Amino acid sequence: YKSRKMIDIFSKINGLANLYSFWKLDGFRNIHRVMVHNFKTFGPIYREKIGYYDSVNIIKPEDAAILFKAEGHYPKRLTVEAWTSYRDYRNRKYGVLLKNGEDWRSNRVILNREVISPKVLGNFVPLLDEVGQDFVARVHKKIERSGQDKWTTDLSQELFKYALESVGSVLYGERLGLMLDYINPEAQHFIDCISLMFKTTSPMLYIPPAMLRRVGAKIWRDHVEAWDGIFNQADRCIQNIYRTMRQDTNTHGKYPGVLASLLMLDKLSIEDIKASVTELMAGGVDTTSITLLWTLYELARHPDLQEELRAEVAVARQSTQGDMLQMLKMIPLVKGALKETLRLHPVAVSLQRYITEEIVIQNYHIPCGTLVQLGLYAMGRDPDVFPRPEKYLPSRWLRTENQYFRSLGFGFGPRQCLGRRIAETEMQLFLIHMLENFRVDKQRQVEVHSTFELILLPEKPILLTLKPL
Ligand code: HEM
Ligand code: 2DC
Repeated sequence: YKSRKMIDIFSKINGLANLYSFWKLDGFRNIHRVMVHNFKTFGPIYREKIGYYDSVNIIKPEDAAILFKAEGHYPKRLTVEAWTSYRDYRNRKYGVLLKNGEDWRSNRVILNREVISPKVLGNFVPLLDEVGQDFVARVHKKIERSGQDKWTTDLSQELFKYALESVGSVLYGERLGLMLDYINPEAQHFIDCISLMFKTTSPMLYIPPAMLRRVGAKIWRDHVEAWDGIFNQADRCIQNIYRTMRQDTNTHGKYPGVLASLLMLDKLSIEDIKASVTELMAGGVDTTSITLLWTLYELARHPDLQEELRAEVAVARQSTQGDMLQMLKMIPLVKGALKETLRLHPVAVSLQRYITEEIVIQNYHIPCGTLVQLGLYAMGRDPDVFPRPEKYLPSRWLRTENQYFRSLGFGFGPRQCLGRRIAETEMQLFLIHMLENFRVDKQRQVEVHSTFELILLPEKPILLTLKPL
């Protein structure tokens, strides 16, 4: 017993010591590069304890396959305690993102049908296509106003609006109006709250939010303020739909959006629906917009590739005569570009699961219940997994035979990203419209790295120049 206790103490000290060196290395904003470094030092598997969480880290696709086979019926990832603490604090229900076990599964099954099943794509495409067209029209207007036949800017704010308008139109079947010149200040506030929410989450991966809350730390207060802003805005949108639904009984057969569909289906409680719709709305902004920004950045750095993509889109447009659903099936290189972006610039630095059975990876026994992390960022840059990993080559995704557990940007299996179809469609349509209208250019060839603010973001603004074709 005594020695058990000593081990506990040592392991606490060890965790704290690691936390300290992690902090000194600026590991908080660099966990992706720290992981690359660790795999280089320790090889393809290592155990680590930082602060209060202990995990086994892996990097190889073959090992990812073993991990996901052991995820069980109720796959569970690392709990972001800051997010659950907020909901506990405000007495709000967890949505699908934070639920676990049977409660997660029963909600997820219903949500899958309305959000990620192939049958809803036909409903989403016209809505998302309209937002894409409006974005392009907005850029044309900006170019005209500049009087220089081009527009040079940090597009991130515009992309946040595009992403929120897109996810909003799908969730609510209505436009939020963010592609207009004067936008609702509440919508802008919502966007700002999401960034603040992510930014204030990352330190709380290592310092327990309960403790920060007890001492009234600024980071906790900012985090609460951010989620309050997110929930207030989502509540307003949800109330709005709820009200109009009671007034008119959709007789025109128009697709009413995810929220109304869920309410009419009547299989989840209103509180469960609200919780998950809020998560979808919040999850749908920074993720796709940053991925699109990185994609435009890569296309600006590779003008020849940009022309190749443009040619693919032109052929697809020609042969489908504007049938977008068909067109989306004819742009493999555009899809490859998005995969390539997520390989080099993944939104999620890692995927994690608590394994539900013992597994053997790289000759190590890993006991049931262990938190195992797949270093997604590190895997994307591992030369054994992706030859010449530093090269942006969308064509490497054209051969399906080398994709085995390599395209994991949205996670894997029944717990994968619920917003995946929305995200993919929204991003593909965006690129189609942009490629058909503008050439993307960049001032100087400066390398932009990632910084970790819970999701990976560009460390500095990316300035792009858009010129009409
Ligand atoms: C979960 C990535 C866009 C909503 C996840 C996960 C990843 C991810 C890696 C964890 C999956 C796992 O553990 O296996 C991305 C990327 C995106 C994106 C790369 C865009 C480029 C979106 C969008 C939405 C969304 C647009 C909402 C419309 C969610 C939700 C979950 C999730 C609700 C939790 C699902 C669950 O726990 O059952 N996403 N995401 N994501 N994402 Fe996304
Ligand atoms: C962050 O060590 C690093 O899609 C941690 O749309 C482990 C970890 C756990 C969960 C991951 C998170 C990381 C990154 C952001 C993810 C999240 C699960 C879902 C979330 C990947 C890798 C995200 C961005 C969702 C967010 C929806 C939310 C705003 C309502």
